[in-house]
Amino acid sequence: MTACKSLTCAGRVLDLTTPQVMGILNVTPDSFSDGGLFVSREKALAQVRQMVREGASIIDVGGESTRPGANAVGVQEELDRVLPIVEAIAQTVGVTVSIDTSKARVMRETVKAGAGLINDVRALREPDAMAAAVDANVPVCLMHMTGEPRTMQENPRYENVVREVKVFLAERIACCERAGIATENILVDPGFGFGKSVANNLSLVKHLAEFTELGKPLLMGVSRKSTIGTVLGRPVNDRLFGSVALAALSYHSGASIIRTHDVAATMDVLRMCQAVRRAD
Ligand code: 9MG
Repeated sequence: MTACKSLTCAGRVLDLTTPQVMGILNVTPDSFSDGGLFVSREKALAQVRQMVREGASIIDVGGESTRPGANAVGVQEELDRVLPIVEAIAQTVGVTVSIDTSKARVMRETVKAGAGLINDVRALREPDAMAAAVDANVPVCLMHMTGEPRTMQENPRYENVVREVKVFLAERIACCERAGIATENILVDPGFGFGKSVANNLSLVKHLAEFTELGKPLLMGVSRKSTIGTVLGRPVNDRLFGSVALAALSYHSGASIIRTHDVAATMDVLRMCQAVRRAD
C-alpha cells in the first residue's frame, strides 16, 4: 500500500511529493525550547509570518506542553491559549493551521475556527476525541506515546521498539477507519522522544522506512529533542545541526512532513535532499 501523495487541509492542498515543513508554535508558558515566547497574539503572529516566509506550509499550534515531566492543563485554559491564535492565523495568514491537542473540545472549536489538521500525540485515545476527529473531517496525525508526558521517561521498555510502535500505529489506523475517518485523512508518527530511551529513538530513525509499510504519510518531530542533547552533549539552544541531520535522515527514509522549530535551516536541508532524490 502506498501513502497518499497529497493532503487536503480545510481546502488547502499540501503536495507530499515535496518535503513539507511544519513550524512549531507553542503558546505555552512551559514548553522545553520556546516556552513563554509566543503567548501574546502579536508575538505569535510575527513568529508565524516568519516561519511561513522561511517555507513552512503548516503551523502546529500547541497550548499544552508535551515535554517530559510536563503537567496537564484544563480544557478551558488550553482553549483560552490556542483559540484566539488559531483564529488569527486562519484569518490573516495563508497557511495550514494544525492543532496540537488530545482534547475533543479543543479539536472541535479550533477546527471550527479554521484549523485544517489535528495533531494528537495520544492518537485519539482521550474521551470523545475519536468522535471529534470524525466530525471535524480534517486530516489527523496519530502519534505513538507510551504513558503520559509527566511520567513517560521514567522507565521506557520495549522488546523491539520498531515492531511495537508499528503494531500500535496499525491498530490506531484500523480503529480510526472503523470509526469513519477517511483513509486519506490519516497520518502517522512514531513519536520520537515520547516514552523512549535514547537507543529507542535512534532505532526509530534508523528503521523509519519500515513505517512506510503502514501506507500512510509519515510525520517526524525530532527538533531540539533531548536525544540530540545526549548524543552530542549540547544544551537545548545548540541542537540545530543534530536536528537537521535527523530531519535529513527521516526524509530520506520516507517522512513527508518534518515538525521543527528551525524552519529555514530545515527547508534548506530538505530541498537539498530532494534535489539528490530527483537526480539522474
Ligand atoms: C506536539 N509534538 C511534540 N513533539 C511531537 C512529535 O515528535 N510529533 C508530533 N506529531 N507532535 C509532536
